[in-house]
Amino acid sequence: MSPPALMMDVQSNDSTTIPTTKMTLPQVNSVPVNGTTKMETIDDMAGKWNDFKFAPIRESQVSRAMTRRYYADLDKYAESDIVIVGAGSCGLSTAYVLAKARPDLKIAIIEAGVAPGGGAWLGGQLFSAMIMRKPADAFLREIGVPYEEDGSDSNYVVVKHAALFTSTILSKVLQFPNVKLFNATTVEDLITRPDGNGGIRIAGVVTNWTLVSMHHDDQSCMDPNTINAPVIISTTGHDGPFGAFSAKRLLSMGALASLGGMRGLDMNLAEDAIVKGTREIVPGLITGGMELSEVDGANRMGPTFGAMALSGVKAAEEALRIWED
Ligand code: 48N
Repeated sequence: MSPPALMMDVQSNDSTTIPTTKMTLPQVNSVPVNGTTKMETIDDMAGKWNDFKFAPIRESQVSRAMTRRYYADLDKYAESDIVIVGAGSCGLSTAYVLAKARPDLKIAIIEAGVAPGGGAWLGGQLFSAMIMRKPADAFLREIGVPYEEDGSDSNYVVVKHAALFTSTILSKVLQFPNVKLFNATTVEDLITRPDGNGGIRIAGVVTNWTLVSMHHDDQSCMDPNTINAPVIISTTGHDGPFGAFSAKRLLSMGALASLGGMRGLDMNLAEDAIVKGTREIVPGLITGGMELSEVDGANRMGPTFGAMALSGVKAAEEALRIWED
């Protein structure tokens, strides 16, 4: 439900008057209104810039439009059906498949970076083209990303710029009404429950704004927030400042006996192992993408992304299996 339209007498609102909370705003037209005619298309504006004028605004309208929605989302997703940790190529592929298959499920994506996408904005060594080995081209056709083939019998396809894949999957995911991306937000811990057999089940995530998470050593008392959810999918990438978060946390809380540690680069071994190995590693938590290499001791694959997309497909399937059990 969108917030109530606010009505304000723009003329009376100079900087000296303190607006009352009961202030009303005129129904601002849906398109910028200039001195004489509405400008409903950018063609309408061509050549008329002297007469151009944005619809009037009060700064508090902008603030309220942002903050109301953010806090409404925090309230709505405090109880989520599925939480995906990490909006890299695997996490975004997971979110796409899940949101499309189950529009009834509330899906929260928690991404530590301001910019989602993880390592998928470039193909490798800062080169722009992204390689996906067949049959991952099926995922590109599913989301409508054009690609080239180096010869009709090639065993891979090339997306001309990795950002074309990542921006497309990000755009698709963000357009689903049942998905909320909380970027610049870090999962700092996992919510646990006894599983009744002396072990634990994961039941949600513990979050903080990333800039807060980065300053726990020099600021005190910055407790986190929480999101409850019966299914968590962790795709936080291979080891690094933020990488493999859930795998390392499960090890430190004794829920995993050990980590295999990512092995050397072998494209053939790595991509099959990551896709086929994507699974629920402890009750309630599925791991996919390169985080899984740290759990299983799988090889890394280097600059090829088909396993990320298809690990996401498998992670979504695993999540729906748990959800529907
Ligand atoms: O892109 P990544 O790092 O991870 P994946 O698994 O989606 O894709 C991996 C892929 O980019 C490769 O590494 C390629 C194929 N190279 C392989 C190789 O051999 O080198 O995305 C993980 C995302 C990032 O955006 C992080 O910011 C985010 O997860 N993240 C977190 N978000 C929230 N809370 C956290 N604790 C957290 N940790 C990481």
